[in-house]
Amino acid sequence: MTAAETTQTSPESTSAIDYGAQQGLLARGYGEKPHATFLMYAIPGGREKEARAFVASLPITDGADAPQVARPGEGDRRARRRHQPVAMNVAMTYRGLLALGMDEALASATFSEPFRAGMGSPRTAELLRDAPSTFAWSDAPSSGATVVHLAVLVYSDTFARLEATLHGLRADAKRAGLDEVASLDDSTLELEEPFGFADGIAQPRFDPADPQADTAPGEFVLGSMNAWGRVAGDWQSEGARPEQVEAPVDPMPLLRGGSYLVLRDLRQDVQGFWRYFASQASKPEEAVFLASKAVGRWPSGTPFDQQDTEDGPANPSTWDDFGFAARDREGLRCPFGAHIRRMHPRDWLFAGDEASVRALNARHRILRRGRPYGIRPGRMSALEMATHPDRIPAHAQGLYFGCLNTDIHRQFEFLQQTWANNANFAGLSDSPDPLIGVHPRRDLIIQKDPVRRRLRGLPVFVHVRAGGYFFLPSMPAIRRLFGKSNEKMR
Ligand code: N7H
Repeated sequence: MTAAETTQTSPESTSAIDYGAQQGLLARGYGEKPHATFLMYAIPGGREKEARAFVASLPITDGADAPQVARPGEGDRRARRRHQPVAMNVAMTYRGLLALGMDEALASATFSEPFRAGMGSPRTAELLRDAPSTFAWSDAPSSGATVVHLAVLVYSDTFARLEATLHGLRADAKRAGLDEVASLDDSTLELEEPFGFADGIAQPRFDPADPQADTAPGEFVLGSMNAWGRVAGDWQSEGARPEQVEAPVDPMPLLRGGSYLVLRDLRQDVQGFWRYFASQASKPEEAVFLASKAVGRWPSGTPFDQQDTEDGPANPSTWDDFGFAARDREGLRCPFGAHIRRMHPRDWLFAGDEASVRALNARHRILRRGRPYGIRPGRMSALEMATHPDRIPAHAQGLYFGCLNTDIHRQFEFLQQTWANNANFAGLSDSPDPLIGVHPRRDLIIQKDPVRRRLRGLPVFVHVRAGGYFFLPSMPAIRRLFGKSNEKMR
């Protein structure tokens, strides 16, 4: 049978979101579970069968009863009702799928090019301006870093339950002969990230049942219709590559309901961040104001659209209800170069008419699933850090950045390459993204009437320490791939 004969994706199967058929991470970020650890494993040669049995034995959490979180707290309440104290999800790198015994011709025909190359490859390093030779772990042997095959993501409501789950998992992994390459421990999930800003507020809305949906499900769920009106991941719909035409079997049953997970360990120089903004200000309140201009929101999460001179009372239900076109065309509230305005320009007309701007945005969204790490109880507030940057503890803090998307190049890589690293974004000069932009000169231009202000020479505040591209298979794909653990994967 040729691939052309077997690839049939009916319109019915691509229109609705079947959360129960997906791993829970697609439906929610487990915000109700404050404790999490991501275990990274390598599969030594000859351990293919044991590794498959290990994956088959994992109690994977699906996304049933947890539709997309529309507002902070909303999905959490629903999830609490289900009383699931621990959640577990699993994802594999391309090399991981091969190490688990997947047929290389099928794997090559099934998965997208960026995923197959890997974040640690020269291709991706050049594109993102990364230095994978300094990574602690990655997904491509060329990086020189330890290659990760498997990520097991564990979330728990209590620390004790997390520890007990990890204990059992580690014993099973040891029996299977897997090497634990890294353990990404996030201390406690706070709404605030290490710089002291509320995070995890804005997310794309993609459920066709949501009247306010601003993009298509296929931007995050493979096998669904994407914002181009094509079936995400389907080579027939998206344009075939030669090796796919020769594909021995239909790749869609493996892809459908899955997603690509981008994971990056982003170390944050919190002291450096607040020292810099304090050095540009005459008083701590001004330092907080300038840092907020860099982020595009106040520390509480309040957007400049609602409060343009000082932080306001946090009102999460309205945090995401704003655009830039009607009230902030000139960037006088949220600067053009601010992190959030670049990462999601919303309705802002810098590149064409309104319809084309909305379409442009719909095609460049990511579903963020990261967790901050190194945040300790009793931490200093943003104002305290701006007042006493020298008292900020020097222990490691950062973000285990995670995002889901179906087209890594058009979504995650586009955001980092074309919007964050672009020093000429929206007509600016020498101004990459102030938080994550990589460029030899890092200025921040703050639009102001009558004269704009330019902060010069921002140090690098965020360092990429490790990372990889993973595939998050659907529940049926996990059963299909790992159900019969001593058969070759197909
Ligand atoms: Fe960003 N930060 O904590 O300061 N981010 N981010 N991010 N980010 C956002 O709206 C931060 C990073 C996006 O729809 C907020 O949830 C830090 C990468 C997107 O309005 C804050 C790091 C990428 C949005 C931060 C970091 C993105 C967003 C505001 C690195 C993608 C939503 C809170 C250590 C390549 C924008 C919120 C929207 C928001 C921070 C990384 C993307 C506070 C510190 C690598 C799409």
